[in-house]
Amino acid sequence: MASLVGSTAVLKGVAPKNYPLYVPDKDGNFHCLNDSTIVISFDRVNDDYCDCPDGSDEPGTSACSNGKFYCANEGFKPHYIPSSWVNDGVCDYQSCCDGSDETEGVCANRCKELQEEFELRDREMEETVVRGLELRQKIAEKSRQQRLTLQNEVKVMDKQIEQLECSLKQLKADKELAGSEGEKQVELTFQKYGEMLNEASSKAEAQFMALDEHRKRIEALEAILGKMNDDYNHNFNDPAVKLAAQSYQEYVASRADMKDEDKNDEMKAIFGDLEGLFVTAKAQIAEKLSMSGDESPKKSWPSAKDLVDAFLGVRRNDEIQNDVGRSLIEIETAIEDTEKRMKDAQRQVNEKKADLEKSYGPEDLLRSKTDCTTNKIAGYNYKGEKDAGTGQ
Ligand SMILES: [Ca+2]
Ligand SMILES: [Ca+2]
Repeated sequence: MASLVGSTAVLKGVAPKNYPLYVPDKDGNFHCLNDSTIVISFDRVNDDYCDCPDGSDEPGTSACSNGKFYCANEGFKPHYIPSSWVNDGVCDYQSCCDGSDETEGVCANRCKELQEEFELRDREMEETVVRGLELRQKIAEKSRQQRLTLQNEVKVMDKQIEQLECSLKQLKADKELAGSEGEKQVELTFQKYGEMLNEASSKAEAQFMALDEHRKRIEALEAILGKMNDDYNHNFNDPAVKLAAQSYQEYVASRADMKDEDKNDEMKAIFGDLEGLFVTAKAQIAEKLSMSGDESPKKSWPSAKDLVDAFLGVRRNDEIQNDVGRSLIEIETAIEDTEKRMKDAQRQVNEKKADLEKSYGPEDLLRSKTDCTTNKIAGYNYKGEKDAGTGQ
């Protein structure tokens, strides 16, 4: 039966690599593959009757329950199916797209369309992966830029802090030169003096204006009465007019003797306060003078004469300067301000440094996480910008 060798009927269900196993021996027989002592005539291969216990004589039929059927699936991928699926009337396309599991003509060959569909999915998957990688690269670049920006900000702020430290050092040196706490008290006293003087001055001005108003009214009345006194007709002998004229003449005679006793009590009180403060200031200046006597080489504080001049209004307080050009109070305010700015800057720079130290995953990807949407690509979640969408 050598003529059967190589025929499609004999080799149905056999993988090409196993073709050499399906060659008859010199006597035209077939040896079961798992037990070569079992010998059958070669024409009993694929005769739809199970002869070998391992099912090897029926690779292309469903005769043996334990056999395997090879689907060549040309143009796609070869596949084995259980022998029981052969000639069962069902086209088992999921494994056997060439339809060879059924009698020829029953199942159409669908391997080509399957292959095309497979290639299409493959291409889509590849495009998705490429898009994902591009997006990842964009995010990584954005993260890199953010990191660079942050590093630059830290550099700039470190420099600012350095400058603030320098300023603070200078201010503290200035403070040393600007004078002692006692001197500051003198300065504060004179400041208070300035304020009180302003208050007294404005109140006095108001009082003087009121007095002036009264004076004008009295002058007007005096003029009316004077005219009446000069012009009235003595012949009419009107007792009321006579009495008025007489009273006016007495008023004029005693007017020069009138004393300015009605000084405003409030004014008196204000100037009394001023006097008290002045005494205190004088004592403080005296104390200062004795102090500067001890430290004469320092000579950093304005002289007592300057301060008195300022008090009297000969010189303005802000014209008086010490060696550093600023008062102790101004310097202390500047120190306070500089220390606050330094503290703020230090806090900010620490936050930025901590952020730089923080782990944002491989390639720092999660750093640029602001304003992001989540895109699911090939089973992975990518965070990306809204405008870098993937069309999903
Ligand atoms: Ca057989
Ligand atoms: Ca089938």
